[in-house]
Amino acid sequence: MSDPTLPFDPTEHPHRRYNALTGDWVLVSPHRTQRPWQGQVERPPQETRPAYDPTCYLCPGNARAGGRRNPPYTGTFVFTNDFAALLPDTPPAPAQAHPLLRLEGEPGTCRVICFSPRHDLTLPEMAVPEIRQVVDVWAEQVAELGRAYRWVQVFENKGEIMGCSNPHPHGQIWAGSALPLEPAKEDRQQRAYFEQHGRPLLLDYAALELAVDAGMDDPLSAGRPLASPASRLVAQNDHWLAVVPFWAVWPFETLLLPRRHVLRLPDLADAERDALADILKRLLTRYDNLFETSFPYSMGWHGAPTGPGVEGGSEVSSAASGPLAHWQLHAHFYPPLLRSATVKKFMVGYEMLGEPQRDLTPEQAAARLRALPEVHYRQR
Ligand code: H2U
Ligand code: ZN
Repeated sequence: MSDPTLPFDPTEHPHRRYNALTGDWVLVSPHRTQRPWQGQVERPPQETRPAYDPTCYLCPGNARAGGRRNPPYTGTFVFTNDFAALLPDTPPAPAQAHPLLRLEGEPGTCRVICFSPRHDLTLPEMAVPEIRQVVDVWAEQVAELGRAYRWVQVFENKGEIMGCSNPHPHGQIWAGSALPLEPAKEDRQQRAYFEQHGRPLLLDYAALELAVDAGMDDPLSAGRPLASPASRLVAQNDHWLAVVPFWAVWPFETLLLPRRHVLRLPDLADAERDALADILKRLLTRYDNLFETSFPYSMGWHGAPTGPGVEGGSEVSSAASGPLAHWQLHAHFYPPLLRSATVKKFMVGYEMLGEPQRDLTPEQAAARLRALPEVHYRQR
């Protein structure tokens, strides 16, 4: 039975948090961080790689599956995925046969983006101007594919633990005709918030996180001092903030937010792109330093939907007004590791059947990431 006389302490008491961006909930069990672990230990990934691997299908000049060969590229390199999950010539499906058996044809395309010709360099080990090239390619791809497709998903799977098939640093771009599940939730939530408050949800959220970091009374503390600092900020610069969101599910999940109202990657100004390369390097270096391992994650960009007929969707628009003004560009980082380079968080059992659950609070995770240096452990 709940005890109404006991003061609620979010660093001690199990509670649920609302994800304002998706409408989902997460169960937080902060008292559980001391639990012993005798389960699966992941094999640490191989740490040293050659700058060029003759057997790698992503290295410059090498052969890929299906007989194609990469050019001797020297910067970033994009090609159409030889095993694409989406295909442009997909026909529409026949009319609905039964309300319980719905399907729709999904025309689309998939591309692979090699971040660098170097087989051995991950994003945090690349120089800021090289990361800036990746930012520009992301933006170009969204602009180009956004002319034809409603949703362009830029993402990176990093590390074997995330199912990444090749250690050569690369990301992917999938473009499709429908608004997928996660962006559809974000579209609904951001639209409803904008209609009610007249401001984009994620701009208000960024301002709130900055205010909490600057010492505003944390809304969680209810006037009492908290055992651990409440700030969820991990890194910031003139144009970007990286926070562990209040509603984070993965132990060290982060959300990367522009300070300005920006709909999509192609809308970023020159200085904002430089600043993005800077904060990416700093955030990902902190990640690598956390367990002194090349930190695995899935990351990806969400921005306003695109496509023909969408306002600002087929043109690069800097005016964040119009029917998609509720959108704010952002990147999610979802790393699976929990307590070391080899122990990951499993999303099983209650997470699959009830709702996601975490032990470490987002505030504790942010404090851990904040305490780390921004010099990469391999370059120390
Ligand atoms: P991962 O991010 O999961 O490692 O995916 C790499 C992609 O590279 C994967 O989608 C593609 C796979 O289909 N690929 C090619 O397009 N050509 C190849 O020769 C091998 C892998
Ligand atoms: Zn390679």
